[in-house]
Amino acid sequence: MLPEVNAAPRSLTIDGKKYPTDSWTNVPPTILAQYGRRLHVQPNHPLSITRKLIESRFPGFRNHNDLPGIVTVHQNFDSLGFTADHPGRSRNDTYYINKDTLLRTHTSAHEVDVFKANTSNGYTISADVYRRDAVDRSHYPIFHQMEGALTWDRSDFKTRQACVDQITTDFEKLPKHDLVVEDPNPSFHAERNPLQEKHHTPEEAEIIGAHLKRSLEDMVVTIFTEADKALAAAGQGSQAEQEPLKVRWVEAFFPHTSPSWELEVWWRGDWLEVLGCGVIDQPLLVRADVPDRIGWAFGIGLERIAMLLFGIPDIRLFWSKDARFLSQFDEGKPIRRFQAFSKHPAAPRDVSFWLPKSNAPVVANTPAAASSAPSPAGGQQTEPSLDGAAPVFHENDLMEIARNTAGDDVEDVKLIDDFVHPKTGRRSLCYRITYRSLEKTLTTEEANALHERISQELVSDFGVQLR
Ligand code: FA5
Ligand code: MG
Repeated sequence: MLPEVNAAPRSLTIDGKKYPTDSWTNVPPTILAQYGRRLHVQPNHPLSITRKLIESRFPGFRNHNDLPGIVTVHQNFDSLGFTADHPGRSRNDTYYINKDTLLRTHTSAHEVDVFKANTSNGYTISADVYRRDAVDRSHYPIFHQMEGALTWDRSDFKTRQACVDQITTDFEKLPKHDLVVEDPNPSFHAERNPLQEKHHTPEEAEIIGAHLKRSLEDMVVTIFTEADKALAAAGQGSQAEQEPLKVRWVEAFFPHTSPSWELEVWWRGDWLEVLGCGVIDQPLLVRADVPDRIGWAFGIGLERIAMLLFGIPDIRLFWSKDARFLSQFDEGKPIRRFQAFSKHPAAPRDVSFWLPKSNAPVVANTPAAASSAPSPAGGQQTEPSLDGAAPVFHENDLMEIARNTAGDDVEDVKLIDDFVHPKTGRRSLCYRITYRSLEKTLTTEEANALHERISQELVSDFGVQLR
């Protein structure tokens, strides 16, 4: 829900610190209530176990796990080279505390600071990140990422070739695996994934890319095969027997890397994107006062990996305080498959409505609409409306109304019909909202009441007409 400018408090106090609010403020109390839970360092939490497993595949890296989640717009976007009109900056996609301060949307927000401190060649940063995003079983407005980066300092070598030779030696020392990883795209693409030719020779970028891909493949292959062995030993069936591990590289775009890739893993009949990565944008390293360093960086979704490893079917479960969930994980023991403690029935309800005539086109959300990628999703920039007119409806507004009203009792929100009346030109949308509690059965009355409140908020906040 967009803030009501007049009614909004003039400041917010978060973690004992006071922040002025303004017309950019859009962070709701439900998000602030979850701020600071730090699941990625909670002992025996599956996200913490997953973090440690990944960290263990990057020996010698310095692990940063305590960087605070409120950052400046500069840190989150400008320092990484996001253009002024980049869609990731939109209030539809990002939670702003005020026009200069926001809840980080990715761990990349800390890259420049950590490079500047220059205390290690390799590092990871694990943290909670925040995005206004779709509602479904693999998306949640707060999730956890791990950033990883490794650089080599060209000034440590007599020649640039000597640095390339060192990276090549390091590459050859990386653990090998025998999984066939599809990687159909050429290393460079003139428009989408150019060589940074002012800064890198093709040989430098090629070997950095090769080192990056091998390192990440090793991480994925090792943690999944070890988990599989543990599951087989525990008589919990081998995942590999049902669905052998399949991994592939796809082309990607990030302002802070080029060339860039995403790694996808086959999960339940579909490709699931687990990380983005690439050769670090050299101007970023210049801004961080380490112009001689060259290297790679990645950002991985910890929930995505944890869901695969433990067979956790719904991202909301990570937030559960229910002992039936938490007691199933033990960092001192081999991985066990998550046992659903109960599956409560789903209560789907549809809401259909006419948009006001003035509403600009609604931007449909694609899965995992990346805040870093210039995808059409979220490409609609809504400036705060100060003139009292009803704010323009964006799909993420419905996502947020649903979360604010139904909390974790909403499992999924999906557009199922989108239609323009041939005569009047008015547009009608129909969303299916699926209610399901993880902890109890929702009664018909409870589901109806939640649905009614959500429908009424659409009317009062966006002036839609229910059908
Ligand atoms: C980024 O955030 C880039 N900063 C990653 C990066 C870092 C690229 C360093 C290059 C170098 P992206 O928006 O794709 O990219 O998110 C990275 C990962 O976070 C995704 O692959 C996915 O695993 C996870 N992720 C993204 N959105 C969600 C969400 N709503 N819920 C759960 N996981 C998510
Ligand atoms: Mg992505």
